[in-house]
Amino acid sequence: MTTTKRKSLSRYLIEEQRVHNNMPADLRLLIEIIARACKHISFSVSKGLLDDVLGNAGTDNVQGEAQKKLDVLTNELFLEANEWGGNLAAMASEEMEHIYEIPNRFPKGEYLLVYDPLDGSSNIDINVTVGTIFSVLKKPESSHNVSNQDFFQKGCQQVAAGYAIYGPQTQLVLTTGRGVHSFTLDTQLGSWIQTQEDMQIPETTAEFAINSSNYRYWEKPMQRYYDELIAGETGPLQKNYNMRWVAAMVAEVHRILNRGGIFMYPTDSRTPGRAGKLRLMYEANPMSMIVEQAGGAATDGITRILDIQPTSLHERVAVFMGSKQEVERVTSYHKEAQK
Ligand code: AFP
Repeated sequence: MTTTKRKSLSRYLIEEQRVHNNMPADLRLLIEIIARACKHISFSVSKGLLDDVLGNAGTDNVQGEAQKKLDVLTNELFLEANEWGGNLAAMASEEMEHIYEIPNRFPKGEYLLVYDPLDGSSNIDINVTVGTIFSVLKKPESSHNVSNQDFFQKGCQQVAAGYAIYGPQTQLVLTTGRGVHSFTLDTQLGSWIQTQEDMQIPETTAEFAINSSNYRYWEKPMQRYYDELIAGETGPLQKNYNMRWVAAMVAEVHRILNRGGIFMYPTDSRTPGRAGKLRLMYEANPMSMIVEQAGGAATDGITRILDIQPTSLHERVAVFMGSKQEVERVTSYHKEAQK
């Protein structure tokens, strides 16, 4: 099908609002603005050395990780693009220690936006896939001034979640609770065009993604599952598995949405008291909503991620997500070990 016969993101959103009654107008406008910000990030990322945007910024984020120039730039791009729209009360990001309240010079709305502006940023200097992840929450009706507490909502309360992936093509993958849909950026038109509808993750898989260099730090149930995966047809799982690791969650989840698989970032003992590496509110929650909407599953080894009550903005969580059968298997190993 040619681009002219396909649906634009704007038309998809208007139909969701009018025909399916699945979103109010202010949420539709907010998603349009987020999509525009992702388009802008895509162009910045693609410039690379031409615009001198590669390398470290010389600063650390709140988690003590060295920020890339593009981490800082894309965070600012996202803030500027979203602050004036009138649909948000506040934003929170991987790159900011505190929440960002919409300044009084702009009208304020009812939504909260949580995002990771550049996931997988260590890939950027080597020209490998990166992405932007976002989650939209409704501000609790009872609150007047926004506080951290307003953001501490379980993932199952998200009203929309999505990511943009900056790879050979730029794509926006979105859910507003009625399936998962993908839009490809037509760089000639400057428009997002729907290219996949109702994406589905196969229930079974023979592909996994994990950073196995951390094996010695993992807990016993994780080591057991990994040993079984690599034993292949000679082990208890009785089939051979393939492994992939892009080191950008966006890319792993995108692969899983397209052909199945399981993505894991388990708890490890490198930093005692820290549950895994990934952040609950702007990585695990939006990706879990997408994965579940596509028929997959997502747990922290014990609990469904979307049921976890957040207690801080930048808290971390262990992540097992993707094809249902494998997520259920590794979760059952963790539950057995807990008993
Ligand atoms: P960065 O955005 O700091 O590069 O981190 C990306 C990430 O949080 C996630 O997207 C990857 O799955 C994971 O880290 C990769 O971690 P390793 O460094 O262990 O490969």
